[in-house]
Amino acid sequence: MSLEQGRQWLHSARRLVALTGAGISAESGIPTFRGAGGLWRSYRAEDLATPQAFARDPLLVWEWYDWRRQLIARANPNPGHFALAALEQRALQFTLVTQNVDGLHDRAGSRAPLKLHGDIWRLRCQSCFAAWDDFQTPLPSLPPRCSCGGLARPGVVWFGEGLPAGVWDAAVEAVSVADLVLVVGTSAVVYPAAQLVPLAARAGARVIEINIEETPASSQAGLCLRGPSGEILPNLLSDA
Ligand code: BV8
Ligand code: ZN
Repeated sequence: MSLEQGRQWLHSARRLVALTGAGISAESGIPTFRGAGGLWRSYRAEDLATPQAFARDPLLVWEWYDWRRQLIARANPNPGHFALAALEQRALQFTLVTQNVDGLHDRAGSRAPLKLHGDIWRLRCQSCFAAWDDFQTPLPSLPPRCSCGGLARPGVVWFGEGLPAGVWDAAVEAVSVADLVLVVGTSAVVYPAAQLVPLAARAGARVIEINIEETPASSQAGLCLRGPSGEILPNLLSDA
């Protein structure tokens, strides 16, 4: 079982889904959530990415997001992101589902990624619920405010918050009819996103995991390609 097997499965797939996590952005220089190098100062993502943390200290949470936005703005999509955008062009039916909020799939040319956990470039007002894109880095003032004067929050899904209903339903629908699902760079510990893998396997999809290490999703994968996604994905797509 190898890259060649993966190429054959990819070649015969008609309905394709790629599920990505922070690992696909690691080679772009964006720290993952649970890997070494952690995330920021002495905080864990689970401590800051919550409505409670934001209610307690919106300025601290916004300093973390502004720091990440500045880091992402200096980063570029890597060959893994570009490979998935190329696959989208070639495959009969292709759905990209991402847990990432960095927007690197969009910048690589993916047309309509399903963003399960939202988008770090979108802001939403806590008072009037207006939502808008703001790509300024750094943000001119923290915490940012809406034109109505209300406090703005990052347009991401925090722990304890529901996923955007339409996005989640579309992701479930896609994996339910897929014949091949690529699971790329995710530790498969965050739910309900991680549930998409057993869902796909039970619905009869083949699953290929691309990761530098074993994860709880590995047992659901018919093929595990161990290594950096920035190398494996382009190789998987090359017909050579
Ligand atoms: C919800 C946005 C209910 C914000 C994020 C106890 C048990 C089980 C579940 C729970 C529990 N307690 C609470 C829960 C639920 C909780 C959860 O799953 N917690 C986990 C931590 C146990 N989930 C939630 O709260 C979700 N909401 O359940 O709500 C509900 C329902 C209805 C109505 C109301 C409420 C919301 C979860 C979303 C949280 N938001 N992000 C932000 O980004 O700031 S999650 C965050 O983790 C990111 O989105 C990230 O993408 C996601 C998952 O992490 P990964 O992407 O997998 O990244 P990670 O660092 O973990 O792993 C990187 C992987 O890449 C590794 O495997 C590594 O080996 C690999 N890698 C590294 N380099 C490379 C590589 N692979 C390939 N190539 C490389 N070069
Ligand atoms: Zn407002």
